[in-house]
Amino acid sequence: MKKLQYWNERMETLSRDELAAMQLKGLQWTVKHAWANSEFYHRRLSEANIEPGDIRDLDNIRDLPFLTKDDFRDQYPLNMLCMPRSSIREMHMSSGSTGAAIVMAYTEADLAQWAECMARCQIMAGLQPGDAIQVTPTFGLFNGGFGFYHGARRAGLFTIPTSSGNTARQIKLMRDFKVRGIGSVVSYATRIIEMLDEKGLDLPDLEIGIFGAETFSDEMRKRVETRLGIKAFDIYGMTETGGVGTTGMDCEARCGIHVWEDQYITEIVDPETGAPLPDGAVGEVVFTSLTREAIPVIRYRTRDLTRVVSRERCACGRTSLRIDRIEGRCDDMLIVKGVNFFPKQVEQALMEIPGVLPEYQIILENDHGVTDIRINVEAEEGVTGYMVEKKLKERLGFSPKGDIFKPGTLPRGEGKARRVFHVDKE
Ligand code: DLL
Repeated sequence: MKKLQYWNERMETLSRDELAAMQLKGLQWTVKHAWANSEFYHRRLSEANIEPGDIRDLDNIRDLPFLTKDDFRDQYPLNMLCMPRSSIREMHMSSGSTGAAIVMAYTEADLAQWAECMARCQIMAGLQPGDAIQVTPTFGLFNGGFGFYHGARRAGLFTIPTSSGNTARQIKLMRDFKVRGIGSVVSYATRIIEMLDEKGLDLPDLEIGIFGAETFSDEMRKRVETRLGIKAFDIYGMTETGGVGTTGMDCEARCGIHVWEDQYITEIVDPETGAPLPDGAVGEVVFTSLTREAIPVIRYRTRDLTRVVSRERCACGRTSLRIDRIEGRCDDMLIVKGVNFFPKQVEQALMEIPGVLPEYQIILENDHGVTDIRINVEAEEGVTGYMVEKKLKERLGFSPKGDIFKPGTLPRGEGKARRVFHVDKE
């Protein structure tokens, strides 16, 4: 059988003009649908003096009000619903770091849309119908497990829904069932490596890793690829847009994340003012869904920071706009001794030190109003705190205290890793 390069060649290679025409139609439909069927959106749009007929071209998107995380939280549980409750088939929820829940509901068509986006991602990573994929993110309210599952079913893959945990068994299953690809939260890939190292094992058949849900430095990606002998792809998505993969993935060319532009409009705005930013400038990415029924998003402010890398056709042949891999979240930016940085930059620097392992913590100590920073990091013998301090000084311009921990001694959780800890100095 001929190797599939695309899941949906037509949609993935539309001309920019065709994409623009589809986006306008989708935007007009979404605004009309939200205005007519949800009290919340009706009120919001009316307050901004918008009626569906006002959307005449794509630039009119800038007249629409933003949607925020707080809106989602305030409308808990289903007050943003634009379809009858009887048409809902599934929901997912994220609690986020503050614990206030964000709910996404899906009609049958929304599930099909999610499956389509995820099937595109899995084929873009090089998986082929019939290949086995092991789905290691949790199956439950977190969207990760089910997202890979719906997409893999659609793409004709052999799905092994292990969910998270029991890493020794995960490795056995990968071997026994000749798994070609795994889907995983980034930090779980490092957990697999630890288990392999501990037992001195190899993973001969694994070729493809699709990782996301957390930022992922280039150095970390290199390490994971080398140790697992795979190609690693960066998959992006969130509960609010409909889950993992809805907002795209990077391809083999590694020139940014392809956003599925027939499904979402992408804007980059200034995180402070909300003003639109030009291509290339880093800002907050904002998404508008074009086909989603149950809870469409109109100008959803993600808090994620990135930039538009290109709108040209990619080496892979896809025509959709590419955004950079996520730098961090607006809320994650740390300021220590006047230097602004993201946890991902600390990770990048740490991974450049030979012998340093992927498990680390950034501890911000508040000493009567002054913030001090300490890095706890696992490392092999021979790595010293001074090496960590020197590297961070070189890369970020300040020297935190570096504390070295033996492999396996820092606490690990399931799901997304927690990297930053705020403590008060006694
Ligand atoms: O984390 C969806 C997902 C599951 C993506 C599995 C990839 C793999 P939420 O729990 O709603 O959904 O969290 C969404 O996680 O706004 C980003 O801040 C972050 N995030 C997701 N993917 C990436 C990525 C899932 N590839 C939030 N790189 C998003 C960096 C990511 N951050």
